[in-house]
Amino acid sequence: MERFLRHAPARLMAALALHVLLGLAGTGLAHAALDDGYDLWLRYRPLPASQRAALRSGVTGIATPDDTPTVHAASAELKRGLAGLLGRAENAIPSLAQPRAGSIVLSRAELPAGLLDADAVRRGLATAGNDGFVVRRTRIKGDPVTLIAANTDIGLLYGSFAWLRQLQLGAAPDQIALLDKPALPLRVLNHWDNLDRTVERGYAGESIWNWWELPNIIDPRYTDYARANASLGINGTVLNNVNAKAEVLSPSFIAKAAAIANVLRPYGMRVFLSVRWSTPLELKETKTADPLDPLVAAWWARKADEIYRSIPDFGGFLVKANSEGQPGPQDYGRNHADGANMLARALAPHQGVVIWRAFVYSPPAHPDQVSDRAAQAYDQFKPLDGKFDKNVLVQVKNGAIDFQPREPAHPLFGAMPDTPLMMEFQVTKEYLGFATHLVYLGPLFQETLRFDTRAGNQSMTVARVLEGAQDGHVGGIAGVANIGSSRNWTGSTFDQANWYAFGRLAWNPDLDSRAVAREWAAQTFAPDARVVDPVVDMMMRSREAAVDYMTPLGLHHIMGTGHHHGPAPWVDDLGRADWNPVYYHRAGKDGIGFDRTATGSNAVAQYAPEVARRFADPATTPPEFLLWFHHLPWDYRMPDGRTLWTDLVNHYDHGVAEVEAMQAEWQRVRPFVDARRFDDVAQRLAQQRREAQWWRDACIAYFQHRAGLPLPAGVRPPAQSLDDYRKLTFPFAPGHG
Ligand code: BDP
Repeated sequence: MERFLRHAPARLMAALALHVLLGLAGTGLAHAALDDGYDLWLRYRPLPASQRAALRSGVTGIATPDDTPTVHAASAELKRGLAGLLGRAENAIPSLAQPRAGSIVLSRAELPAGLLDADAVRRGLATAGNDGFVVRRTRIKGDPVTLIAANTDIGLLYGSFAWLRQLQLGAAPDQIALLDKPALPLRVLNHWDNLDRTVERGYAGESIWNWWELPNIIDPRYTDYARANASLGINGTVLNNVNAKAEVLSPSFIAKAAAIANVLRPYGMRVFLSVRWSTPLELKETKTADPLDPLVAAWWARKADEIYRSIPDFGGFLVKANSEGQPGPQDYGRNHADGANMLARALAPHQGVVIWRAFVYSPPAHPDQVSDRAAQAYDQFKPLDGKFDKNVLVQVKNGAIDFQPREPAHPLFGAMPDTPLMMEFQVTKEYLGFATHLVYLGPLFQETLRFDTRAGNQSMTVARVLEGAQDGHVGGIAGVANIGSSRNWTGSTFDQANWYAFGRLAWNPDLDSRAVAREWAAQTFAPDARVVDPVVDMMMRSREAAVDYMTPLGLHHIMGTGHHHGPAPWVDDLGRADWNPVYYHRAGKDGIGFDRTATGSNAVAQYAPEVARRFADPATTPPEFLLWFHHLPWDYRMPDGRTLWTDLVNHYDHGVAEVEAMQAEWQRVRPFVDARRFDDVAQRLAQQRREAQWWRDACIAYFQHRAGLPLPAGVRPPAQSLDDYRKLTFPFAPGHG
């Protein structure tokens, strides 16, 4: 400690001193101990004394059916969690051969003899499926026990985590009764991790996969990664970048992937790989990569056999093809279904799947032509609906452009009833301030999952589409991971919440993002309203704040070139028209916005008629999507009577004010959060405040220049000239290849 103090920066010292002064050590709020964030939401800090007492009598040991690796993981987690919550040593909680009074009983399939409410538990299990569970306080032969029951081992692990979550949230142990199961079978992280350990769009250090040292050196972090994911129900992980290298399918990398799979398997996580379309050609093992060439198909079938020999539960392939310069079946005059089906047939004998991405767009034929990047995925995939093999899923980004702070849901979600669809969210914040800005993505995920695509006269949310409500084609959900080698995994404390929220909503897309934020805050800081209330409030306003100071009213893709850091609405000279911000905002003397109605690209027609009608008229388009669908004059009247120009400027100002409000709220939690995390978050918020101001100033300066209008009355002029903002460069910005 002394050594640490000598080297601690002054700010941290001051914060520590404040904690000592306030004399809060030992009140159960865990502020004194500096927290490096490694434990994520699985901190298991001692409960307040009264709750500890209530729990203690219910924890005399853990009785498990048998010791499979997954059951072992469940009982180890229970021991770790309960020991932490009770402030005891882990070995103080014994394994038991038989249930006894006060034990936790894990029960798979066969229920223990003498179980009080066996019928009710059986009814629960009948609906719990493979991954679900029943948890309740009950009695066995008169003795009080906590029963965790499931149909499978993985259900027991999920049930154990769910019970521990409730305890961490401060629930009374004898009140906890759970019956739950996931809505979607595939809940998958996509790592954009390269084989040299750099991470595309990664802001949390290097890849956690130490490819060089694998397969013989196994970082214990892999196990903690699996625990964190299993605690949420995430059951798959794609290890490598969608911009894949051929070498990932070489024998030595298959061995490395197999070593990771061995660690993840007990936690119910299956390994997938991103594959490069031209792999056999590049490895010089075929003369073409044409999907209809039998020698190519045979190569992939052999490769699949080889993978399954090392990884018997291998999940399958994720493919980015004919997208942003990646090779694909179109190089040979074939379509996406030809390509996906060829791979699917190689995997089918092993029950593997192909996840084929719909993120495709080609450059416009002429730079000034109205081609619309937002319309292209639909144009290419809609005609292929129903043409994919059974073990193909088409993975669609949440919106039609690219993980912007706000996009309307992708029209493909309402257009592929005969194809199982995967949702692709980006958990890493490529376009939302990296790991610097506090932006809680729960509301973004929720907004997309609840978007009503309409099916005929019926409401059909994106979540129901993924669940197969329309035609029984059940899909899944993927999140581009924000995980790296940084000690706290995600580069910042609050980015842990985005991993958490992704996992919780993948399990249950109907969860409310505010409730999820409450869970996360209580587990990450303390189950105490004095922390949880302000933290949740900050989180819930954070995404709208970012939209306001970056891209209000439906603006999109006006970020800096390549790295996507900061504002650059002026960029107009990139190799492809649809990489330029000016292509997206189209601001000029006459107005601003992208006309996607019938007078423009007509991309709006890709939605179901009811949805399209609403978006086709500026008067019925929700203001948050206004400039996404319409090009409007600067003096267009907004619903409140203000002009579009005034409203736009007000949004930018409001975004900055919201970050200031978040900073003030964070100060309120200072007494209840350890100095280390407090200080780190405070610094990030201060930087977010600076960058929000920069966004606001640069965008207002630029749009004012385009519009040729004076600033609305009372508005503060930008701090610097437009030229100053245009001159800024950011060499070595992270995450950018
Ligand atoms: C864009 C990223 C790029 C990815 C691409 C993708 O800028 O790094 O490779 O998406 O999803 O958002 O394939």
